[in-house]
Amino acid sequence: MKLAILLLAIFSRAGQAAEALSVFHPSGVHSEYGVTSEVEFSTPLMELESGTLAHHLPAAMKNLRFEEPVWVIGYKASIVDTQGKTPRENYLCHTFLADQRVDQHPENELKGFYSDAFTPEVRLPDGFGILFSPNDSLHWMPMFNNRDDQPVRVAMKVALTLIRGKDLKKPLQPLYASLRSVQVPHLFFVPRGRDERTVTFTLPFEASIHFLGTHLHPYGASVELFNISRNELVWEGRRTGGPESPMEVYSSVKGYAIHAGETFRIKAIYDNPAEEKIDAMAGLFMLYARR
Ligand SMILES: [Cu+2]
Repeated sequence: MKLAILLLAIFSRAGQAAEALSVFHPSGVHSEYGVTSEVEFSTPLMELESGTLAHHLPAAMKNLRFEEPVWVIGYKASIVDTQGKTPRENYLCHTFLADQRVDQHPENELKGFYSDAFTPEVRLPDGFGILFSPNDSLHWMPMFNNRDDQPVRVAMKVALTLIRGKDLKKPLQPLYASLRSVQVPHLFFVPRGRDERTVTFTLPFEASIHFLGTHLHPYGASVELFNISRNELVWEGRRTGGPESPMEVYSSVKGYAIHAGETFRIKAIYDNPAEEKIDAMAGLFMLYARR
């Protein structure tokens, strides 16, 4: 009997109906590729215990689906408190929206977006979009951190900027996503001082990279992508100010051409000025066009 209840619980979650993304608001974003719209969704208010890190509660995740083809060109996440206001502390770890569950297939080609505490908004370079159709089962994974001594109640909100297929005036080039973390498990701890971690990998396709964004926690200093095959730095993303200021992103219409089989290295640097160890994650989110 217990087993039957457990199986029922598992199957009802796996088969959870996707929420339709069908409410389009006018967006203030101008694009020569067509009229832009905004679509929003959010978690309910979530109770975050003190000290929770990279926290992804099943109740916060969503299965989503568009009922028509859309080209998403922007993704923005924000945190609100019980009053609907932005809290002083930053409780956003990172968030993904993709056509696969990124926690299970972190290295596959995805159609998806990310954002994090220091890159809260991803805007694609002009002329590019990520195409979602009614065939794509989208999974949204919001992740929270609470470094406070007290529990908090907050919600995460996402606003997508998109061009509906029917509003497209001229063709956009489709982008695909890949993401790499410098280590698995993704969460690690950095003692006092400088910490450098690297990961090496091969990309198996002819493509051009048009967007790079980092995922870091406070005191993460930089993330770089290096082309080992060509002995060439592709890009290094740094803070735009202090240790908790926004991170730079790479965004280019021209892009960086890569060849199938080239080897790359991601290097992430943390600089912990405190005696106590700090929580950390370090990765790179890459958007590319196939050639
Ligand atoms: Cu994180």
